[in-house]
Amino acid sequence: MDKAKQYTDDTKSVHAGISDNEHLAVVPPIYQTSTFKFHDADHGASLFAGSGDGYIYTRMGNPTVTALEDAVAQLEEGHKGLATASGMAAIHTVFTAYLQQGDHVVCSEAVYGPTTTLLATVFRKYGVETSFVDTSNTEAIRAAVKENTKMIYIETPGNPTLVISDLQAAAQIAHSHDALLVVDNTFSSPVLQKPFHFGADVVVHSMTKFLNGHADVVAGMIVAKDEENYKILRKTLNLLGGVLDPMNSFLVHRGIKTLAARMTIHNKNAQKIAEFLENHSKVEHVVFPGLKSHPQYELAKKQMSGPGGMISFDVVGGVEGGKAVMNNVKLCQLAVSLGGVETLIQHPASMTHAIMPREERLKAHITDGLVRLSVGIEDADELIADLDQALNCIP
Ligand code: LCS
Repeated sequence: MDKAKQYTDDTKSVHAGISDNEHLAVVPPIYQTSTFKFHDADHGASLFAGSGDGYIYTRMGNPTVTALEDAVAQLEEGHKGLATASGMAAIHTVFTAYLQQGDHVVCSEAVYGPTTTLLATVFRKYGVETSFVDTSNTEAIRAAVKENTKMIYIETPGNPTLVISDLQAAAQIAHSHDALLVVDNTFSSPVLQKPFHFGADVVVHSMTKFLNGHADVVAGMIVAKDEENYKILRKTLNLLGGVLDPMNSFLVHRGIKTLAARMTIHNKNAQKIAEFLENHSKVEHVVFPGLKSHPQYELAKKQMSGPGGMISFDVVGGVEGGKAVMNNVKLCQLAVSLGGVETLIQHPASMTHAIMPREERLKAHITDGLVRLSVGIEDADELIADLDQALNCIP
């Protein structure tokens, strides 16, 4: 790939991060080694000084991992990436890198649960205060920002309610207060949304999801917008140690080759299924960024190049209605996680959020009959037939 040229995501998915290696292998080798030899003492010294070419120790960098980091950074159109052992390792590293006692964070109320818990328990213990607000309402972000706000943290579309926040507006607020905008881009993948285009400073991913796409690896990624932020993040990751290993880096990089192609099918299948669900008598409400009924439909069109593969919908019959669907799907797999080639379905009220008091759950817009669907790349009509028969099992 010609590094000076700006390719499309279709081409970047296949080629990004893959450079020539010793034996000109088309697929980059897996450097399954924990450490690297120095030519001599001066070479070792130059590597530690940061001036020489080469690698030292795999926690500090490894060519197979670098190849993946370059691929995601190029797709995000950011500066450089840092692969991590999970999405949570990426998020934790970013918080640790930038926050200290006395700081304040404004965070979307619709984010992956453990992100909320990390801020509300661990970082609170360290003296960092967080305001959880509806970031789809720009005025709510503006009202929550304080003198000591150091970070605005947004997940858009948000998990599991798929609310969409205006990244450009959030970046303006963050930068006018000398704060950073950090975006969790997991639900869109860099193919459907490029937060750096809207002013983000740092992007994080759970690569466990769309980037890898095959439900067989747990991994994360941090992408920095410039060298200054990259250096801060790299140093923190090196100290915390939550790096991704070469074998899993290789697998995620292999998955990324079909990312753009998969996203096209996720978009198309999810659109068709969302329209089917919207007209089903056992479905009360559908939330999908590709439907005109989505509260931020216009913003989604501006900020994302496709609606993605995630659908949330409410079935009739409350908790029992949701359970009936879970117990009767045959093709959709009953499991948490998302973004893989196989369609996954889950019912937060009886599964992921079952221990949450009902009132709190409802306050977070996770209603009794809410079903979350991660639409895969199977035949859309076969998925529709499966959902139809499962929905018709609701008494
Ligand atoms: N960010 C988002 C938006 C996520 O959905 C998840 C995981 C994470 C970060 C954390 O990534 P991990 O450490 O698991 O790689 N979301 C999950 C979910 O919705 N169900 O199971 C995991």
